[in-house]
Amino acid sequence: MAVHRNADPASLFDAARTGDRVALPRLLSLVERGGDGARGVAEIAYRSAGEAYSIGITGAPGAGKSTLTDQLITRARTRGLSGSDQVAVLAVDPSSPFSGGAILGDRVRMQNHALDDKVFIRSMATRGHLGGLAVAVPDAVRVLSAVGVPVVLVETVGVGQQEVAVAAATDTTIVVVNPGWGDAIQANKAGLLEIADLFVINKADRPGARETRRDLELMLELTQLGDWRPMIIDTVASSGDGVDELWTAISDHRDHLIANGNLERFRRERLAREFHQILLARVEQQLDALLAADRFAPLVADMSNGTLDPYEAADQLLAGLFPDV
Ligand SMILES: Nc1nc2c(ncn2[C@@H]2O[C@H](COP(=O)(O)OP(=O)(O)OP(=O)(O)O)[C@@H](O)[C@H]2O)c(=O)[nH]1
Ligand SMILES: [Mg+2]
Repeated sequence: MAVHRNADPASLFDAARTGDRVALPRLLSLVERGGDGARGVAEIAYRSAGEAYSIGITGAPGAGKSTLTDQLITRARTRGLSGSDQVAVLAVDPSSPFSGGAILGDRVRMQNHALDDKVFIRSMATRGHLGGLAVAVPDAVRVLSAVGVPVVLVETVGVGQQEVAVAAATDTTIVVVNPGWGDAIQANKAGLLEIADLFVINKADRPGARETRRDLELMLELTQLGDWRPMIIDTVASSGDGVDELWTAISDHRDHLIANGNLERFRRERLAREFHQILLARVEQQLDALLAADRFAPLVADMSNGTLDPYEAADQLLAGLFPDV
C-alpha cells in the first residue's frame, strides 16, 4: 500500500501493520519531532495492545554495543522470544542532531541485516519531543509494539544521566563493560550498576575478563538486590562467542519477570515516570509562557525593593497556576 506523504497517523498505522516500509519510519519521525503530530501517533499507539518486549543495551563508547546488537538481531531472528522472528533496533544518540539513519558507525556494524525485511533499524535523536528522549524512546517502542514488532533492541551510549534513564526504561537492561582494570568501576560511577539486569563483559578475547568479573561480583555484593541477581556473561561480539548464552539469559530474565508479576509492575512504574516527565515539561512550558507574558517582572521588582520574598512570590504564582491545590 502506498502512503501519501501527508497521511494521517491512523492510515500510517494501518499501512505499517501490513508491512509498509515507509509508513513506520514516518510514524517514528512524528514521535521524534514532538508536537501535535506526536500526540496523534501516541494516541493510537497507547490504545493498541502490543506485545513488544524491549531490551536495552548500554555501556561506554566503543564497548561493542552495536556489534553485540548485530549479533542479537541474528538471535532474535533465529530463536525469537516466544516464537517470534521479527526485530527492531532503535540506536539512540542523544548527542546527535541527526536521526533517521544518520549514525553511520552503527549502520555499518548492523549492515548484515540491511536486506532482511524482518529487521527494522532506526537511529534516533531528540528533536522537539516534550519530555526529551526519556519519553520519546518509550513512545517509539510503543509505536513498534502497536504495529506488531515483538522484540525491540534499544542501543544507547551510557554516559549521561539521560542516556542511562533511556537504557533503564526497557524490560531487560544489558550493561556492556570491557575487560581491563577499572572498567566495572567506571560503569558503577556512571550509575549503570543499579540499572543492570544482565552484565556483558564484551571483548572477552582480551586480557582481564576475569578481573572485571570479580570487580562486578564485588560491587554486586555491596548492592541491595531485588529477587533477581544480575548474571554476568562473557562475549566476543565480533565472533559471536557467548551471544547464545546471552540470548538465553535474556529469555530467562523475561521468564522470571513474567513469573513473579514484575513485568507488568515495572511497566506500570515506568509509565508513571513518563507521565511525571510529561507533566514536568508541560508545567515548565506554562512557566515560560508566564515569563514571556512578563508576569515575573513585577514580582522580581517587589523582591528587590524588599516588599516580597521569593517563597511568597512562588506561592502567589503557583496559586494562579494551580488554584485547586
Ligand atoms: N577484540 C574485540 N573487538 C570488538 C569486540 N566487539 C566489538 N569490537 C570492536 O570494537 C569496536 C567498537 O565496536 P562498536 O560495536 O561500534 O561499539 P559501540 O559500543 O557500539 O560504540 P559506540 O556506539 O560508538 O559507543 C569495533 O572496532 C568493533 O569491531 C570483541 O568482542 N572483541
Ligand atoms: Mg554503537
